[in-house]
Amino acid sequence: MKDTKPSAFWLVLLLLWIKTIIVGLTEFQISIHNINQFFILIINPIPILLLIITFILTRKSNRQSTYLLLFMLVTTFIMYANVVYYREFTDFITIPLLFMGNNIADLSNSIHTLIKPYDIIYFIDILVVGTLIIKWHKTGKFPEKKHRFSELRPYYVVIIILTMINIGLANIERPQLLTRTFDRELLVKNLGIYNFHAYDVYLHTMSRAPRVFANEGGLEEVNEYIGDEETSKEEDLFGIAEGRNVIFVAAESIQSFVINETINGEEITPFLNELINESLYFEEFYHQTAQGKSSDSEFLINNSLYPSARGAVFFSHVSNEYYALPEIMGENGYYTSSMHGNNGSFWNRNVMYNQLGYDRFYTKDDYQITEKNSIGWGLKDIPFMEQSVDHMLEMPQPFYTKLITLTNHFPFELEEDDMYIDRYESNSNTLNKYFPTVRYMDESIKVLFERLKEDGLYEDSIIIIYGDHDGISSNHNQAMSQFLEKDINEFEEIKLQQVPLIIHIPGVDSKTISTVSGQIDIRPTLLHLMGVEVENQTIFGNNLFSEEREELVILRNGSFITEEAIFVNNTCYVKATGEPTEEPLLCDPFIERVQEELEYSDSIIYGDLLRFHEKQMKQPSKLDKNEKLE
Ligand code: GP9
Ligand code: MN
Repeated sequence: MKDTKPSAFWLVLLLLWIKTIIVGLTEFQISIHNINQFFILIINPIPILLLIITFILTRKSNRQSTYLLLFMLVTTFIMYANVVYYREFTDFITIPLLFMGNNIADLSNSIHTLIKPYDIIYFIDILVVGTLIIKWHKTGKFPEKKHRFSELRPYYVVIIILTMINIGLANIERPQLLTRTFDRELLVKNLGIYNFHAYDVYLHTMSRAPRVFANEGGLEEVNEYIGDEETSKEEDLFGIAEGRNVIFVAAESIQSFVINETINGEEITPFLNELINESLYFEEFYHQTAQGKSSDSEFLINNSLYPSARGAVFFSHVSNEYYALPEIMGENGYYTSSMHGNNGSFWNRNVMYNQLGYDRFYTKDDYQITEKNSIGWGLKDIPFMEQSVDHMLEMPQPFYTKLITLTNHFPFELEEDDMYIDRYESNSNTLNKYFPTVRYMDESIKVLFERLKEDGLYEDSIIIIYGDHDGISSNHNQAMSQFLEKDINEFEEIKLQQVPLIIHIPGVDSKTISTVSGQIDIRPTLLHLMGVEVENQTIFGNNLFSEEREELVILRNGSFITEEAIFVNNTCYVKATGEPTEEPLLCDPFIERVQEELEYSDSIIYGDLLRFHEKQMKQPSKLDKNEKLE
């Protein structure tokens, strides 16, 4: 590289690098808490900027200055567009968002207040470089010669090494960052704004391709497979909760093994244990989520479709047509909302909720959050419940709302004052800390019920509490085995995927129901209780009160559970004994069907097949353009 002159290329790299870091620290409020995060911030813009610069170096020499200025302009524009967007929404731009009217429309109304006079600073360097290039042209210092790719090899080595360091450090900071496509804030923080956009383009492309080849026939085929929805309206629970407010509680990371269990003689979930005796309780209910965790549980409940095996549908297929539960409830006169004491952008909820037909999303901006009333991921569950009931009191009735709890989230942090029970003692710090946070969440649900009663909302409501996904992974099997006093093998691991489902309808007799059930069944079950009949829907779940329902729950990885067996890792276990069996009738009749069902569900998501739905074609999204979703 000896012939390289003092080059505008290095100057451009330096300027864009510094500018990106400064914008990150100031506009995007990226905070640095440790040396890892500092290095991530410093390193992440370099590889992609350098890659583009090396590419320009391979272009004809008389074109290089134009490309270089264009590169500066485009990069600065991308950054600045995000700055303006962030000032309004504390979020970053994604491709699906560009196609979704609401946010952008909101932005255009307030754009004049978002653009500041001092923003000119962001563009000054382009003028400086432009002037310098003209000067260097005159003095013969520019242009560079046209380089061959092979000449630039040392740069590629640098790019690869820096990328690997970046990904390595990011993985330490946030394991499974890419596969779980976490919050955009975290993606930008760990990958940098440019890589984030590159990744967004990749996600978008991957999700759009199969859509092009899909047609109406695909949907017909799925509907044929599903067959006619079974109904058993003679059953006395049909319409029993008609017209009542619907209150969902997404109980973070709770697994059924804590129900009716004690630590040092103290109940882990005293309130839920009591509530179960006054509710419809499904004692063998499974979560069916995959990498999209909480968001997958919301996807399952709202659409009665399976989530993606990889990534999160909330990110990857956010532009699809859906005909979701909030939209259906809206059509039935309900005001629909979701409430969460965390960022609206987490799991892309603020974008996906538009598609699902929610009227309103209450996020951290709608709550009084102080250092004292928050821990870990955000607002503590008890103040969250209290403030959420305040919001409910303001909602038009009947309402349909969902409260997303947060305190019982890994790493299960809790202040001493909030500990109603002691930590467990085992070799897993995670499991040890889990029990007090579960107990705290239990207390918060008690507070919710007390407040609903005090404020006169209780009698007129149906309250559904469900566990969103597991909280203790198989990494903690040894400690779990100590707690459960039995060995944890793959059969037991499946059983540990059971989460509570409690449906509480004041005035309705309690019942513990032992049918094998899963999150995919919540939607048809709720609609049955609400007395809502939906024509023309494509769902994979079943009404759990139907006598014709087949007892089969399919997990996203292809494992399944029937009345008598659990199938996991190509092994069929007898449920009653936990022993593997060769008995062909127990699992064999289901194996192929389970795969087929997952594939049909995937085909709906990947092909965006619900856009062919007659109903959907007739009824565009009911969200009023002026209504703001967070
Ligand atoms: C964050 C909360 C947690 O908003 O829903 O998500 P999770 O990590 O449980 O999927
Ligand atoms: Mn969760």
